[in-house]
Amino acid sequence: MVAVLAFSCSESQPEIRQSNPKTAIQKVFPHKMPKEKPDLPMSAATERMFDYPGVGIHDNELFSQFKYTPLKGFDYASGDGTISRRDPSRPIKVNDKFYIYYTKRLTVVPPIGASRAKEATDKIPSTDWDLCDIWYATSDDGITWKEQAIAIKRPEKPNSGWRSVATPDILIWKNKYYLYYQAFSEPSGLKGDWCPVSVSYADSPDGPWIHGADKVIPFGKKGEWDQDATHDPQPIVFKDKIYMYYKAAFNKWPEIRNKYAIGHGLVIAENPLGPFKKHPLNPVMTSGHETTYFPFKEGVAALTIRDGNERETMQYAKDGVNFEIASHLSLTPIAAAPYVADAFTNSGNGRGFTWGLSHFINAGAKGKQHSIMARFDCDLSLDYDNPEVFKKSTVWHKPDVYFQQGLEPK
Ligand code: AAL
Repeated sequence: MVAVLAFSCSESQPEIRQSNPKTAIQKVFPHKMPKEKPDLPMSAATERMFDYPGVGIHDNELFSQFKYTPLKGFDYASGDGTISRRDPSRPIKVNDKFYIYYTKRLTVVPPIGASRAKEATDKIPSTDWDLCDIWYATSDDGITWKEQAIAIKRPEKPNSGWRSVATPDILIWKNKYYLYYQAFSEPSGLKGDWCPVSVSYADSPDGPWIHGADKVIPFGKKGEWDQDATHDPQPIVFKDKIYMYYKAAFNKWPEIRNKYAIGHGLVIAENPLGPFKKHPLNPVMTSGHETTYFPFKEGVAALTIRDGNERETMQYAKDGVNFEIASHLSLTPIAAAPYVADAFTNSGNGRGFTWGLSHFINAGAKGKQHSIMARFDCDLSLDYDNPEVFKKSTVWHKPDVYFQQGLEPK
């Protein structure tokens, strides 16, 4: 036992008391940052500093800043709200060309909004992703794109997706291509943003795409978190199987929107057309919005943005299921769709990525709502290091960026 001096609040006289054996050795946290967790009594914050992939962000392979570049080659009808492109798939590279698939809305008027979904017609869209088809584009450099054609057209009524097909993502499996996408059979917003996921497949990234199956991610039973929506399907190949992550918003309809919660679930299959089996620990993620999961080292990392207590973080799970926070991020790409070269190679040693596509949903002026896609660059790759650009802790924005977030006049 070592005696230490302690001051009580009521008296100014120091009293002598016995210290607890754990704190008895007077070791203090060093000036030079230790590489390993030191054998010291530590506060919770100091202790968990050593649980991140790097003790500082400069050593953390799962930390990056994001830089944005406008895309070239897409026409938006002067931003009048009649053309929208959003929710891109992750780019894939085939014969030296990048391919992306995305939601495209081409309507005579801009969307009237989810709250007016009852007024939607076969010409008037409720939301930005109502009355859409899935289009594709190709590029040599990821910046200039050439829009090619429709990949997946809305099927005839009453097939699943007759109202809108949206938010695609891709899987390459045994030399075939599989597109998973949301298939709406009512205007989004009518009862909720309710839809299941369908899949189509092709021998070439240019199609033709053959319808494979509907409702591939089973809805939960009534009363379960994912009872009526499965969104943002995103497959990777992990541990020899297809791991598909998806989103459901819950605790929401008919409750008011600001009480809503987000869950990401995991379904696993050995065949791209299913059956997909739900992981018993779903939801495996309770923050984030759109899904961005990628093989990283021996596990899976996830960009977790927008919603929930752990929003704006990068997370990591060795088993692809039990995620922990790996870093905190800012100015994150929305609906991020990174170019992950090893997303489907099942290497067991994921390398990460340096760029991808994302979207901005507020590209249009009032009454001209539409989305545009953009490119982001970052350093979330084990094979690339550019700390000067991507590992700085602060990015300084001009005062205007803050003042744009000013109070409403009233
Ligand atoms: C997106 C995605 C899904 C939703 C809607 C269109 O960002 O989360 O696709 O349904 O918004």
